[in-house]
Amino acid sequence: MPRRALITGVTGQDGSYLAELLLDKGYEVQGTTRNVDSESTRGLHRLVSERGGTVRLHESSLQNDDEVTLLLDEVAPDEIYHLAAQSHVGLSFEKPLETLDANAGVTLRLLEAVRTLQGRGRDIRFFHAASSEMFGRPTESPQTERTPFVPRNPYATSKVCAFHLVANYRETHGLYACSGILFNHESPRRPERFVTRKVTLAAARIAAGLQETLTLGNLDIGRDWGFAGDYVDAMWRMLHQEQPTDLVIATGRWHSLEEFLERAFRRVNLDWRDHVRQDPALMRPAESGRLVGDASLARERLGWQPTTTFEELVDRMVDADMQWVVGRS
Ligand code: GDR
Repeated sequence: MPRRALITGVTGQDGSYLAELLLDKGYEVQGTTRNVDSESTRGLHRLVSERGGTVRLHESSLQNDDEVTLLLDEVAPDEIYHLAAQSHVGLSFEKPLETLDANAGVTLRLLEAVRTLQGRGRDIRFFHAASSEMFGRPTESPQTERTPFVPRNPYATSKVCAFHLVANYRETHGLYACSGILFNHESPRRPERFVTRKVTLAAARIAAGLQETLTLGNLDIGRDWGFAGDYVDAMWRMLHQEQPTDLVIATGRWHSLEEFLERAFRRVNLDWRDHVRQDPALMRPAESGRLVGDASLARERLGWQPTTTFEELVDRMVDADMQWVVGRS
């Protein structure tokens, strides 16, 4: 019998890479999405069918206890990868309560359902996608599993809550449950509401003469940016440790947004300074500090390390967007 995985938020960037990885490993993959009739759902079906696979979809926002219990009963997964979230930090300032429920509330509902099923003799492993945003204004650099959390926005606070709930259920109820403290991870599949994809798509459109300027918020920031495909591999490895442990997943390299702009625009022979404008309306009420992770423990425990450099990542994203833009014009 193949192992069966349930991926919440399967139509997102990470969900699609993880579905591909698990299908390649011979898993049966099922997933949840809020809307089965969306462009991202069609995109997922295209991607997995190109590999000769299928993903069975369940439409659910996971915001109702009974629905979650019924779903887990029906799917009967061996492994759950909980990726569904309100994942946009900026939006969390405007929708704090929705963010708290979507991130902490849903995680708790899933943990409760897993605990109930475990009581009936079922064995389910649970992965939760936590975030480097939990470190907020970090007290040390680089950040490790021992660095205190100082969340700076409702999104980060909701992830801290979910992180501790996962640890509680592991310690109190003996669940095989763990959180990946994931630093930023990007790809050509990243939606445009995140800054990296906004930049690479704009660079491609400007190069093709379809757009003149790119309007951004705060330029005085940077991140530890990795490739999403590497991070889903870490998720799978985390559910195959002997003991479930929370781990930092990061590249250990910090780059400024200006470096990202420089590389992306150079790739299409442009100077970003000629095209980028700033709009204070796009700035966040509070920014996190210098987030850069130390994934030594993940390397030691999982044998995991990133395979993609910052430069390769930016080039890959710009090249994919150039292809996409040219293909549509
Ligand atoms: P982040 O990613 O908040 O790190 O969260 P995002 O790409 O949204 O922002 C990164 C930084 O860029 C600045 N910025 C802008 N951001 C956006 N989105 N749009 C802009 O126009 C813009 N201009 C400047 C932001 O102020 C910020 O400092 C991501 C998400 O995937 C989370 O879900 C995840 O947990 C963390 O990464 C790790």
